[in-house]
Amino acid sequence: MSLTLVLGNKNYSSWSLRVWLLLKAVGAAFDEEMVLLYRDGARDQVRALGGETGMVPLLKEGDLAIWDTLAIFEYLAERFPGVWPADPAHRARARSYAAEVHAGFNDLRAAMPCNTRARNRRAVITPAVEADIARVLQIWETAGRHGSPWLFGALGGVDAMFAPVATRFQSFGVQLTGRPLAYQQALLNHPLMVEWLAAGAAETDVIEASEIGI
Ligand SMILES: N[C@@H](CCC(=O)N[C@@H](CS)C(=O)NCC(=O)O)C(=O)O
Repeated sequence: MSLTLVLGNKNYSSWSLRVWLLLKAVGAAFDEEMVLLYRDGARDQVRALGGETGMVPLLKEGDLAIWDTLAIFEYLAERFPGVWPADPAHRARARSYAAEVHAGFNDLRAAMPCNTRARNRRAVITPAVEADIARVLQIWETAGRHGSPWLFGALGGVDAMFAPVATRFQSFGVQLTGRPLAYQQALLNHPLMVEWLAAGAAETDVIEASEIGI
């Protein structure tokens, strides 16, 4: 049965980016179906495809519909090696980071919406946003220690989780140094990311709520 990823605008949809990047990184073959987000009827369109929340990403395989990024990651982990590290301790840690991204960093998200083509945006850095950035950097300090630029060896689920954070920091000019900078650049310059970012840059739809900080 073939896989179809129902995804949102590539410029704006951070959760879509995560699943798309992971699918590509593990070598899964899949079709894409885009729903332009926040237009009238967008959620109904996703629901009609089986996404019960009306949100993207949604992964379809025949009649099976899987919504929510972490659920999709775990479904892919059952089918493809490389979603999580092979070492159980690394795997547990990678899942902890991924769960942290999935459940948290809400202040950072709100202050710096995903808008991959945006540059020179200014965010209001409250103490809560500062704390989120500090936590991201603490995790990124551990990148590059397993014989690759990534967090645990090969590019995998945990790195896909952080991919939109790398673009947010680029859009909002968060200054990085050392290992966090190297990790951000490795993400932004990976050929799959370059492909995704080019597609986002070519889109013309504008989601006003994500166009902040100008
Ligand atoms: N918890 C969900 C979050 C999904 C989500 O927030 N998707 C956004 C796009 S990045 C969306 O569908 N927004 C459109 C809407 O809310 O109508 C996941 O992990 O996949």
